[in-house]
Parts: sequence; C-alpha cells; structure tokens
Amino acid sequence: MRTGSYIDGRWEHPRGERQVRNVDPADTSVVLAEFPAATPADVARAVEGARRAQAAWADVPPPERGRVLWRATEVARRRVDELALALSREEGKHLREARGEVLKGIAVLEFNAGEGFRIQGRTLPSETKDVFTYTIRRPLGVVGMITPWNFPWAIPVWKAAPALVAGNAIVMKPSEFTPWTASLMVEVFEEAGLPPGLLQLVVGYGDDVGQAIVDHPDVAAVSFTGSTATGLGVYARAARRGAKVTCEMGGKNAVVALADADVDALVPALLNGAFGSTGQRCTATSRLLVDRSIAGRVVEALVEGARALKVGPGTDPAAQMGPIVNPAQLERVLGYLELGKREAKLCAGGGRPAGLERGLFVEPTVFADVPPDARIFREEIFGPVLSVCPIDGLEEGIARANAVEYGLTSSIYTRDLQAAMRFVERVETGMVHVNEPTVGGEAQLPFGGMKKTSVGEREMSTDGLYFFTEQKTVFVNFAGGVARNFVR
Ligand code: TXE
Repeated sequence: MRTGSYIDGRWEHPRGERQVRNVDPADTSVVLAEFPAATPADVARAVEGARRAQAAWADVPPPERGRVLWRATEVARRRVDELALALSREEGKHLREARGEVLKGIAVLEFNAGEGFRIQGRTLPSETKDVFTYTIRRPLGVVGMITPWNFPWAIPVWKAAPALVAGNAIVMKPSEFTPWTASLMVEVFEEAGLPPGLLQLVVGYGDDVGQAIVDHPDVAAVSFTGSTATGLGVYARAARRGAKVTCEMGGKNAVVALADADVDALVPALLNGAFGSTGQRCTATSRLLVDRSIAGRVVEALVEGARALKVGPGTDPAAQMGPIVNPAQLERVLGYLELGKREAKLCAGGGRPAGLERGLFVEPTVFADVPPDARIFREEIFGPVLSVCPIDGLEEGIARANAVEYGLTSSIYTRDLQAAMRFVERVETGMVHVNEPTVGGEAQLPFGGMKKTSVGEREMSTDGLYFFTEQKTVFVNFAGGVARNFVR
C-alpha cells in the first residue's frame, strides 16, 4: 500500500507531527498503515505544482483529455478486485458493495471521457448587425477537493473526472480514514498517463490541510462532500475570498408508502436502502412513513428481514452488512440507538451483535411508532437505523417527509399515478424515486439536494462538469467598421 502524499508525480512521506492511522474497522487490532500526515506547507507546494501543470493541460484539446479518462476506465477495470479489496478493508463495506462502487466510478469515468467531445458553448443572435455572439467554456485553473470516507473511490472519481476533462488541475484531500483507496485512485490515473502535477493528493486532517486548501488564494473552486457542519464552514470560508463552492452534505431520506403500495417490492427496497453500506450513505433510507392500514404488515416483514441479515467483516463472502467505519461513528450511532429506545418502540436490533466484538459492528435496527418530533426522526444518524412513523394518506406523508432540514432524496411507493406525480412535485428533495429505493445515482444524471443538503451546483452529469468551467461571452464584429445597433 502507498502511504503518504502524491505531489508533482512523486510519492512522498510528509513530515507532519500528526499521524494518519488507518485501522481495519472489522478488527480494530489490525493497523493497515500508519504514517505522518501532510501539512499546510505541503498544500502550498501542491497548489504551486498544480498551477504549473494546469497551464499546459488547458491547451490540450478536451477530446484528448477525455482519452486519458478512457484509459483510466481500462486500468480500473483490470484492477477492480484490488480496488474493491482495499475499499472493503479500510471502509468496511462488503466486497460486493465495494465492487459495485468501483464499477459506478468507472461509469463516471466513461461518461466524462465522452464529455470531452461535447463541452458546449451557445450561439445566440446579437442585437447588433454583423456581430457574432457566442459563449465558450474555459477551465477554472486549480480546484480543491475534500472528500469523505463513505465512498472513498466513487466520490473522488466523480469530482476528479469532470474537473480534469474540463482542463483543471486538482489538489485533493481524501478522508484521513480511507487513504489507501485514494492512493489507488491516483495510481489508476498515473497508469492511464495523466501528466504529473494535475492530480495532487495531500493526505492529512481537515482542520489544517483541509482548511489550507479552502483558504489558498490560487484555488479557484472547492468541491466538498461530508457533514453539514463542516460543509457550511467550508462554504463560508471559501465565499469570503470569492471562490466557487459546491458542497454535498447530510440527508434524512424518507420513503412514503401509501395504502396501495406493493409490499413485496417495498420491503426489500427498505432493507437495501436502510442497511446497505451499513446505512453510511448520504442517500440511505432512514425514515419510513407508512400508511396506517399496512404499517403492521410492513414492520413485521422489516423486522424479519433485519434479523436475517448476516453482519460480518466485509471480506467474509457471506456478510450482508459490514462494520461502522471508525470508533467515533460507532459511538455516535450507539448514542442514537439509546436515544431511540427512549423516543420510540424498538422492534429489531438496537445494539452490538454478539461474537463480533473485535470490530465496529452494530445490528440492523428498526424503530416503530416514532413520533415526528423525535430526534431520531429528524437528525442524520449515518448508521443502519430505520425509523417508522404511521401516516394517514398522501398529504400527511408529504408534510412529514418535508419536515426536516435536509432534502437529498425520497421515494414513494404507490400504484396511483396521480399520487406519485403530486409527490414528485411537492417533496422537497433534489432526487425523487417512484417505486424504487432512495439510494443510487447515475453518471449522466444530476446528483444533489435541497435545503441544508447541498449548496452550489449539482454533481455528476453535464451540470457537474460545468461547475469546473468559467463561461466567456464573446462578441465578434465582422462589419468592417462600426457595426449597426438596433436598440433605440
Ligand atoms: O465528516 P466531516 P465526518 C456526515 C454523517 C457523519 C458525519 C461526520 O452524518 O456521521 O458527517 O462524519 C474534512 N475544513 N457525513 O466527521 O468532518 C475531513 O477531513 C476542511 C455525510 O467524517 O465533514 C474529511 O475529508 N475540511 C457524508 C471531510 O471533510 C474538513 C459523508 C468530511 O469530514 C474540515 C461523510 C475543515 N474544518 C459524513 N474538517 C455524505 N454526505 O455522504 C473536516 N474536514
């Protein structure tokens, strides 16, 4: 495993006094790596190197930049098992989920490789005769990226790929909990032939290295994914010096199930949405608003499903749910389990599973009869916990779904087209599903939320790419003298 940072095309061991300690969450006695963290001085060198490399990269035609991404898809496909194993070992998700994440990142690379041929401007008529007006898109320069541990391959890739094809250079700080996967991502781009200096990786802590990226005057834009508290701080600091920002932050996603829902389809979707990736997804289903007439049946099936899930190390082929990523997150989730026992009715799980004490495991947990003002119903838990609240019909479902400060994703289960369409229009989330789990995103579709979930441009899709560009509006006079304007 590579340890340390990658600056100007070379791996180096920073000299910071703080240590990065990468621990296996399935067995915390196993230290996967330990090395000195990068420092703000390393960020300064990385930005300087990125600035130099970007000047040449901006002159490479976008289709050619896209070909580097295309070669990265080939390298990643060849190394898929290695990537999935690293991801599973340091983050905890089981190998099938880890592989799925790697494939998702490859789709993002494929999409952005093609975008190299499509970076668009607009041609619009001018009010002046013989003046040709159009727009072009140019790179921003050096862009900063701060990424979390929960999708340590997919999120860095979905930020890096559009930034690179748009002609930028990157200084990236991955989560200090998942440096292994981040280093493999760098290796994939290196092997694909990305020129040195365009992807600088500084592995360190948020409160020094992260802030140094946010504050650096030569970092034109910052793309962040993580907690709402940190994200809003990043937004405020970057805004003070006029940098562009996009932040993707917390979620508290709801499924609304009406009386006519197909329960056989609903229950597996809830089990997947709530307990997949151990609930550590920003798109996880953490609330179920279910019509009172079917609530009993649904909760019974959920409890049966939750109890049947096999919890275990991500590398165990039989495991269906891995551990929580780190001790702080485990404490946080256990705190919410205790709170939930006071606020609602515990139906399944509620603690740590027996026989797995060496790792950071918790049981898939279902709370029923959760009052809408309960904290477990309003706050992001980021663990395998589903809160169920009975409702009477669509209107109450929409009102309760919207009664949180987040707005990432939602879903409705119904066979009634009118109800589904009304929900799509009125639910306050950036992504809406009908008869589908709340989870997932696709390379070509905008990803992001409303309210306290997101600020700035949506990620992925063409919108995500255009965040990393500057528009120029061009006026060309071909009148051969003073052009005639028609405005009176
Ligand atoms: O996030 P942080 P944490 C949510 C989830 C989770 C909680 C805490 O609810 O329980 O956040 O997780 C860097 N300036 N999500 O503590 O701190 C940090 O080093 C600049 C939701 O891991 O936000 C890391 O690289 N950067 C989520 C990144 O920010 C700073 C994914 C995210 O860490 C910084 C993860 C600072 N002052 C957590 N402080 C999602 N939306 O998917 C920290 N960082």
